[in-house]
Amino acid sequence: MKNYRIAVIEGDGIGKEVVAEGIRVLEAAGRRFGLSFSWQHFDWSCERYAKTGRMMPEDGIDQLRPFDAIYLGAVGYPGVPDHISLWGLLIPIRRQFQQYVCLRPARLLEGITSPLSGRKAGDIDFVIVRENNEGEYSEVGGRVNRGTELDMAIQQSIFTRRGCDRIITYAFELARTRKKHVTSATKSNGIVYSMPFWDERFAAISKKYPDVKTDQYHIDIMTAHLVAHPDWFDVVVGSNLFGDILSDLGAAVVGSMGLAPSVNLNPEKEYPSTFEPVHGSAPDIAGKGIANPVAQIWSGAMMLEHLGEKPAAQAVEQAIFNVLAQSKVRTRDIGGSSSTKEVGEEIAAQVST
Ligand code: GGG
Repeated sequence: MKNYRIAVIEGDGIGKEVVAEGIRVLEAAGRRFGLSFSWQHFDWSCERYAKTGRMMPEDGIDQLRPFDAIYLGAVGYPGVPDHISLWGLLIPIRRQFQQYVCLRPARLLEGITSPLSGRKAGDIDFVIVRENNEGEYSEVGGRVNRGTELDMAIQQSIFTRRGCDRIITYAFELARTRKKHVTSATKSNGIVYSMPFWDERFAAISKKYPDVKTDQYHIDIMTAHLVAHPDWFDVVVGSNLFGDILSDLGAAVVGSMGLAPSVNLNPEKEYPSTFEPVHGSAPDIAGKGIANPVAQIWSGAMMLEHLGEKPAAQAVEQAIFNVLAQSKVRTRDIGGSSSTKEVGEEIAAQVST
């Protein structure tokens, strides 16, 4: 029996509730497909920060290094500034492990109503490919004259040729496995150095893929097109910030933040990749047992696929699709009244059959 060592970071808020259901479903897939998992839980979170002053220990990255994958819930909670919680845990993991691709599929499923009128299952099916290691998320900058009339903040964006080329190349390779269409998110009219550079690299890489259709939109009109014409999109590649914003929009147009999975991928598999839902810790509903666990469970399916367990991954995905299509067991964000646990149990039962 194949055994996988998985580092589990439930994190904050609803992270704890949805990760439990993800593990339940992955255990069910393991029983059916002859896999076992050694789950090692890490209490790295805002709660830990409040007690120790650190989101994770100083050697946290080294502790994670030997694992086959990282299964993460959500990060952030009121009381700890968001930049502390993100830069104290998730961003160091993404960077130290060269998880430079953040893949975020947005797919309208059977049994789910999109807030966009007239859209049915299959009408919306695109993937956001977000650059995950540089761009607007940078530590370069500073703050001067703090607390005075002359208070000032400077934040530099970092766009390297290596960083742009590898994410854009990944998007083109992915498009070749899909509808062969890549759209670039830019803003080269207003951002005069980094975005024209991004466009230049997009044009250069696209020359190597003459079979793939390309287009590009400034981020402002792109948000409008994703709402008015989501069917125009297949693979969307964007910088760290643009990709982050577009992926929440993607989740919204396919019905709920609770339906959007994601992976922070180290494609070369030199380091573990991190599998997490797009959504955050949702403090407003945390502890109530009503969070939608589908995004977390689906991220688990993506983890199985990454580990090379394709039949198990497909079984988990299919179980999610069946449960949502049957419309009986679902959480309230998508029109039901079931609990987080009831949805997890139903998907696990479908995986087992
Ligand atoms: N499920 C991961 C999570 O909690 N994300 C919260 C968040 O704000 N992430 C910011 C980012 O992905 O850049």
